[in-house]
Amino acid sequence: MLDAKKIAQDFPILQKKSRGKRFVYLNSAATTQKPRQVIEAISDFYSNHHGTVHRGSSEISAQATEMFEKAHENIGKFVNASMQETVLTRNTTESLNLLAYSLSKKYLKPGDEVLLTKMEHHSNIVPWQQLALEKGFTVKYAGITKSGELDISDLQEKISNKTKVVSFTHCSNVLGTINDAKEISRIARDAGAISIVDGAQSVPHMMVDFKKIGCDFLAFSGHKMLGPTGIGVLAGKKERFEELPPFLFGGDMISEVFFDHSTWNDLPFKFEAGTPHSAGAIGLSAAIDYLEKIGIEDVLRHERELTKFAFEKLSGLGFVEMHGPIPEKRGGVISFNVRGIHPHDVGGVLDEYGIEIRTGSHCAQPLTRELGLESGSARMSFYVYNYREDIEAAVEAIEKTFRLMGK
Ligand code: 7TS
Repeated sequence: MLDAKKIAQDFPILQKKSRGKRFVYLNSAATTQKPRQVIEAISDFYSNHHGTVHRGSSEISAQATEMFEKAHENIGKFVNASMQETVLTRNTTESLNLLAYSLSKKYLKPGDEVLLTKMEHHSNIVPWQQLALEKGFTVKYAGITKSGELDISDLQEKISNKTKVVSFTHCSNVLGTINDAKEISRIARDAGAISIVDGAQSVPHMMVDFKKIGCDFLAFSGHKMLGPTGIGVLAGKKERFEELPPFLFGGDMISEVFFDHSTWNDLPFKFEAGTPHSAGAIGLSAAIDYLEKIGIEDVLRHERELTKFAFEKLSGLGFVEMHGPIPEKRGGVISFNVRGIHPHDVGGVLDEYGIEIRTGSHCAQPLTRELGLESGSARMSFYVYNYREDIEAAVEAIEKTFRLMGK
């Protein structure tokens, strides 16, 4: 079993005070804090090994290239993807933009359909909408059930021979719902569509095996899994990457350049234009080593335990409405509303107690509207460094907020 209090000791920021109180961080679905081991790996790289990757002639730049490539390989291995199947991007958003651009350039034409779900983050909606305007394809959405789960029968009804792409979140950042990525990818494959899994909220928290899921692409962000900001991943089947046109053009992604045309580098570098974020890759690789030491299965187990605890505490209050399915069907994310209090006020009062949560639409406005939450919701989300006292502190502060402002 994971020892969250001991783990929290590795995080310098969690030793700080906020508003004069112990800093309680319950916003890991937005971004996670960083352990000493990750900060030190980045600092060591810049202090001792930094040089240009793939572009220098010194011993130091050869070291930088070797460290970058080793980190690159380690990042792919975490989701069971080979080096050629792992493209490094800036974040999930860039990974999904890459796909929307390259897939629509290669495959999508007027009359075609892209099927999403009603529980997507904006980054898996807006790129498709924008390219639909340009290419004339249609974007459709599979619905959700009353309990906040994906309506698989609606998805099956909406999928047809017009559907060329099915892109969906593995875990909702609002409802916490964990979708059956393997089953949805199978449904897409049977319909002849390309499947894309948004793993931003799943890869950091549970065992995600790109090959076992059987999807065509899997996107995730380093900063949501203890790694630095500015580094993200797009895992994809080699044959898919091979047939797709590049997204960004310039140095490193080319094989040969002539005045009148160019040819592309081998995978994965065909999709990695420009000087790479080498320190980001090295930091993310250190984060993966840290998570592997804990054991990724234990991460979800721990978060489930916290989620159950928070569910009990929050429902015990009698004035808190929680959204989404039962703890057994979700990750460590709980969105809720406190009767008679605007979510922003809940966030504001919790901040006075040194507690950070997130409030609003959580970058999922269509879902928030679908749920009838005009003012959005408050959300707490957990990770490896959270323990019961964090939740107790939040619940106590919510109770005080209600006494002060609730109805
Ligand atoms: N997909 C999902 C499911 C997400 O939750 C997020 C970020 C993204 C994509 C985009 O990730 P990025 O790293 O490219 O920004 N979600 C959140 C959130 O819930 N609160 O802040 C960001």
